[in-house]
Amino acid sequence: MILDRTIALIGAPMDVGGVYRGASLAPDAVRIAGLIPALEKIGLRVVDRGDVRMPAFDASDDGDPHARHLDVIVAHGERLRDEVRAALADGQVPLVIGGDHAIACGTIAGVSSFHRDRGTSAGLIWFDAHGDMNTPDSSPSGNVHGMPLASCLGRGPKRLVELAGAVPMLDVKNCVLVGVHELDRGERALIREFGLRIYTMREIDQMGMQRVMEEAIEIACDGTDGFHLSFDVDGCDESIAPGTGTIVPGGTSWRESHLFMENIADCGKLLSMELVEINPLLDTKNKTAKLAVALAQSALGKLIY
Ligand code: HAR
Ligand code: MN
Ligand code: MN
Ligand code: MN
Repeated sequence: MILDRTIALIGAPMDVGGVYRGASLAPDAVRIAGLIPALEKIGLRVVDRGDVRMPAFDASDDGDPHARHLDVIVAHGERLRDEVRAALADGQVPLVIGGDHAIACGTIAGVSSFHRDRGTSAGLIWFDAHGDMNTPDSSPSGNVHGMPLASCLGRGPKRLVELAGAVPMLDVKNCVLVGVHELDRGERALIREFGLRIYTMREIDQMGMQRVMEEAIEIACDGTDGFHLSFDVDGCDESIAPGTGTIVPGGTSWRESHLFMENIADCGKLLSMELVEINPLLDTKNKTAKLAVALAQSALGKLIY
């Protein structure tokens, strides 16, 4: 399915949703790591649609301490939403390179509204060390990159929650969280309240990544057209992904991360994906951008033989 559709590379150079600046440099770092030739090498057509630029903003003014830089995050999200919709309308598979994880609200608003307009729906697989299920009230940091999943499910800052028009953007019964190894108190409560399915690192240890992914894909595909993949590199272990802002010990290994992606490719149900939280300023020799390139190849059907 993927192989006969063109991949649309879309850069989303936003970093004000996170703690550190620099994730905004990731789209170029991933291009420099060779994303386009790597995908062409496995037989894919790729079109680089360029970056969705940040609107002008005052970096010295955080705005609301419970949702820092919300205005510019919403403004950028609107632009990203429209670009993702345009790529889907052109019959392409969007591959969005963040940016901090707050960009997911824009990406998913595009995916959600595109499918809703056609009477279909999309599921979601969210890979992350974190839950990203905070709201401005529960967030310990006020950083919006800890809030995007809750926002896509209808809980969060009004303008972010409403980016796709209809609320919520996604039906929680088709959403699943994989790789989690750190949650805040309010996130646990919201996950329970929503009945959001979650596979923590403990389930990955106990069941193995293969079984976790069989179940996750089934959840995301049940009654949908397929799913969006939102992949936060901080879910990978620091040993393979050092260039990211909020490292938590105990993430997935190189092979677990690739087996996750290989299952995504094999099921043939990937509608769009994003790779987020790569921060070249915190990296060593562009290692994390190179990991992202290798993971994108696995997600999009690279075969060893
Ligand atoms: N849960 C914490 C908070 O809300 C840390 C979030 C870190 N977030 C990301 N996204 N890197 O997954 O502040
Ligand atoms: Mn406030
Ligand atoms: Mn995240
Ligand atoms: Mn994270």
